[in-house]
Amino acid sequence: MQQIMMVGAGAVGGFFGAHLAKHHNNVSFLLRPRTLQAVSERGLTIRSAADTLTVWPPAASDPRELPRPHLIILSVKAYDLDEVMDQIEPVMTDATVLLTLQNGVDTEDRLIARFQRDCVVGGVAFIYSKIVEPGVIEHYKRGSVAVGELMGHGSERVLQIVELFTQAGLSCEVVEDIRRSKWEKMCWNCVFNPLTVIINDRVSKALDHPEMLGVIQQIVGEVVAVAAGLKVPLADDMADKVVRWSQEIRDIHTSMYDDWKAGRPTEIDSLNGYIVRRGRDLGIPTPLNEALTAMIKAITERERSGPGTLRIDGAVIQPITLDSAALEKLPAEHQVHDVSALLPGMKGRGIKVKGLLDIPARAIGADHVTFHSQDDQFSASLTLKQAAEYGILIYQLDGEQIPASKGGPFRLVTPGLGDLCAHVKGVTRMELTKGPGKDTRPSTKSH
Ligand SMILES: Nc1nc2c(c(=O)[nH]1)N[C@H]1C(S)=C(S)[C@@H](COP(=O)(O)O)O[C@H]1N2
Ligand SMILES: [Mo]
Repeated sequence: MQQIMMVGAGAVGGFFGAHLAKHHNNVSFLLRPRTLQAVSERGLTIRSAADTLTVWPPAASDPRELPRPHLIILSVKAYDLDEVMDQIEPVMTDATVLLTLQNGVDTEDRLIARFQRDCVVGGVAFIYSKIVEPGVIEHYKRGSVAVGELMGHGSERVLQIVELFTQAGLSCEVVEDIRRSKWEKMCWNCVFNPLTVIINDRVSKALDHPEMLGVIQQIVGEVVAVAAGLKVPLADDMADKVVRWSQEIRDIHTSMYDDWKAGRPTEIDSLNGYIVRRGRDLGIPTPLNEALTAMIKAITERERSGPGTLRIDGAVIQPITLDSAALEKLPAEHQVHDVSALLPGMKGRGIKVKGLLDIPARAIGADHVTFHSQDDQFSASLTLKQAAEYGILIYQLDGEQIPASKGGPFRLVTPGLGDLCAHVKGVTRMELTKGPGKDTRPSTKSH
């Protein structure tokens, strides 16, 4: 293996790649621009309890800028695989070997379907590590891999991979049935990845409750049934094994937990979601995995926020966020199709503030609402009565979201209130308060 290309320098690829690069001078990295910049400036660093390792490997965001690889090690998230396959295609030859260190059980088949060649060696990574910032990985536990040919036979290329890892001081074991190893890890992942998110805690919290052990049995039972349907027989006591493996890593979170906390997408569609889809194809019911998939999506789906959203918070039971599409769906009685009818010279489609104030449950005693501009430089606080009676929030101009230059994304107008200073431009937040809130209007009587 003269040239090795690591794809990704995350918790898994960063750790194994850095160790390989420390011992071999033929390891380069294919990275996203943000990570590339960090690694070019500060190197790739692995902090372990015992020591810190920093390497400065060749890296690029375009594989054509790197030495042509004989071995490509894939350690990106399952949902990035399509993009990565497009990227590496131009540097693949008839002899390039792909080693997968990813979670999930379908990566290998997707690669073979795409490249139409026996180019894949399967791998499983056993490690607990985390990205602290781009180019910096903290490594807490384990750090070994298992590899094997998908058809189970021995091969020269597998032995070369083992040698590569072993020389770098990494434990690497050849397994006879790598598909089975991947499915066994899949069982563990399908249990503890979603559970750590749902209980918002580490693995041991789930293990400490006897009721949970029954649930774990059922989750694993479904995974085992689907695996069997796909001709991968797993042990009868798979669930016990999953629980036993967890004992030595009781204190850890999981990659799904870390992805969630870091605001990244999770791999739910490649884990429990995959079990549900394949279960459906095979006619195998997977109710627990289906529930876990739905719950993880509901929990980790990011709240809509950022440009073009309106947040209603303060003295409410639960803050809410709306975008202009959501405003458009509010009842017709609150819609003002053309504000120029009420306010000559002003254009656009609006929503009556009364309709907005009806959405959140208000804290008892809330009596004012403050309209804040995006830049936080201007605000007007009205009584709920004033706001409900006069306020209109303009949210669309000629069918489009209103640009900031025209007072968007939302602009408050108050026809009839007799105060142009209350025409707050660039509104992104409505804050309910008990008593008046922040008000920067120059003077209510200046116009
Ligand atoms: N975000 C923001 N909104 C604002 C202001 C401001 O400075 N910033 N000025 C207010 C005042 S005092 C007036 S009179 C009107 C002016 O609106 P116009 O720019 O459409 O004439 O906007 C109001 N809304
Ligand atoms: Mo004003």
